[in-house]
Amino acid sequence: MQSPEPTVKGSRAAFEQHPTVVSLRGRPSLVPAPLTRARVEQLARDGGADDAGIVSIDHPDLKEELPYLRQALPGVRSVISLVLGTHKEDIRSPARSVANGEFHRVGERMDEIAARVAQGLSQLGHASLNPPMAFPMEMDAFPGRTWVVSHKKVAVAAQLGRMGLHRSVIHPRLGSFVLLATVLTEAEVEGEAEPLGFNPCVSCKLCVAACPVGAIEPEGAFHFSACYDHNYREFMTGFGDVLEQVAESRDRHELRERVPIAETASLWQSLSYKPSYKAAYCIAVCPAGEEVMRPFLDDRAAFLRSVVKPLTSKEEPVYVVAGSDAEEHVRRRFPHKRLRVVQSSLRPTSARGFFAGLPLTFQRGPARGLKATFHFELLETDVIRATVVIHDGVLTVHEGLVGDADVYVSAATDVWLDIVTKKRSAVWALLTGRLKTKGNRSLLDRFGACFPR
Ligand code: B12
Ligand code: SF4
Repeated sequence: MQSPEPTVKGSRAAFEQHPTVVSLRGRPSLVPAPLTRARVEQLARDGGADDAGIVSIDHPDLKEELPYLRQALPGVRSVISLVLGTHKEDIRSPARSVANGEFHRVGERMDEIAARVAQGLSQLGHASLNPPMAFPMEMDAFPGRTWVVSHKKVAVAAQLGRMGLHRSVIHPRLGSFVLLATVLTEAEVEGEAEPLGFNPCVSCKLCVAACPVGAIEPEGAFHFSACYDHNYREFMTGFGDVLEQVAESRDRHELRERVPIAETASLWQSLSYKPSYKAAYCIAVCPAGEEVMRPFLDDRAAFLRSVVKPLTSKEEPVYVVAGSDAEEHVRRRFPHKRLRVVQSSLRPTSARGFFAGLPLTFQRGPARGLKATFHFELLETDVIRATVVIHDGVLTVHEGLVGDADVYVSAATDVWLDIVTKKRSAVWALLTGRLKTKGNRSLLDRFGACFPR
């Protein structure tokens, strides 16, 4: 016979008599000892970090990070930034296996250090956690934000460095040869870090000159898709594109034409060992940082010869999307490199994702001379309205319908995304009434050319 269900009162009594509860009730609750800034920094250094800083989540530079930090650790009060140096001769080697080995070794050490710091703080009674140092891993959110915390933003707020022209953080002593990690903690630390006071970037623009795909512009713009399409060719969604080449090829001969055997082998190395970045030349050539700059300062020409030239003159495949600024850049600046035309693997999956992703894939070249305003009404469960203005190489995206449109577009989101990703043709959608446009329809072709796929 089954025993009757325990009453709530009965279950509470049983809970209070549980050996773990009895044992803990007999001891005082753990009151975490207050932490000084110096104590946290020491904990990080003892863990193996080259530098560390702690900053309150209320720091104005972390405003955008706040919801993500709270989502990861609801009681978070502070974030600890950790810095670990990389070995610069390795990173500068034209043999990318040497550079990538160092990125991965230091990356793994960085994760271990961050884990040690988080565990040490938790043992002191301050709940803490360490998100991964490296790849954007929260792929459910792709193509949106796929990282838990932006290590760069935390490092800058903690005064450990400043964002260089190449969009990586430069440490005043170790320069660009650093990887970063962040520990989220419930510990509260009083006071603010001493301001760094200067930007370690010396505006030499060597990163601009070295980047094979022209991802960095001299005045500071960073072309995300150019970097991503080349540098991340063999992993994340670049890998997805290779799979699609397999699916689309008629036979093995066509597949070999699309993906040469050396590239298949390289992809295998990325999958079986660790991802092979294709460049990171912007980091390799950067002379900034007190412990890095001496050779550049003493003999600039020799530095260019020994550090920059071996990378820029290397004959290697460079991956670009047809019609992109990167394609034009490789043809003009690096004709000796092997141009490999690939498809963009950055594909929107929602109307909001489509609009948010436009700045990441926008190409200034095809947009030159175009001055047009596009109004969109894309139907999901409700209608998402947005205005896209392209004004002679400059892109602006507004929520809602703003100003007078040269072209008005209305469609169900899935139909529009199918057109954008070339699954269906715009002509079919127009003829079947699934796509409605008003105004100068020819401007839609110009629009498409600004976001090549
Ligand atoms: C996304 C990302 C990338 C992207 C975008 C780079 C970028 N400039 O942000 C890509 C894939 C291109 C990339 C490449 C590289 N990265 Co990376 N990357 C990250 C990541 C996950 C988040 C970056 C971030 O904070 N972005 C937000 C803001 C602060 O960046 P932003 O420059 O203002 O904005 C750009 C991005 O947000 C991007 N973006 C916007 N929306 C979306 C959506 C998606 C899905 C993606 C992928 C990107 C993206 O576009 C913006 C404009 O370019 C961090 C790890 C982490 N969790 O923090 C490492 C990190 C920034 N990367 C790092 C490194 C070392 C590299 C590479 C050198 C890798 C390599 N070996 O080749 C290259 C360098 C390229 C470069 N010049 O930046 C280091 C930088 C260390 C440092 N000194 O600052 C970090 C901090 C990793 C680490 N733990 O050390 N990376
Ligand atoms: S290479 Fe020169 S311009 Fe580029 S980030 Fe380093 S110091 Fe700044």
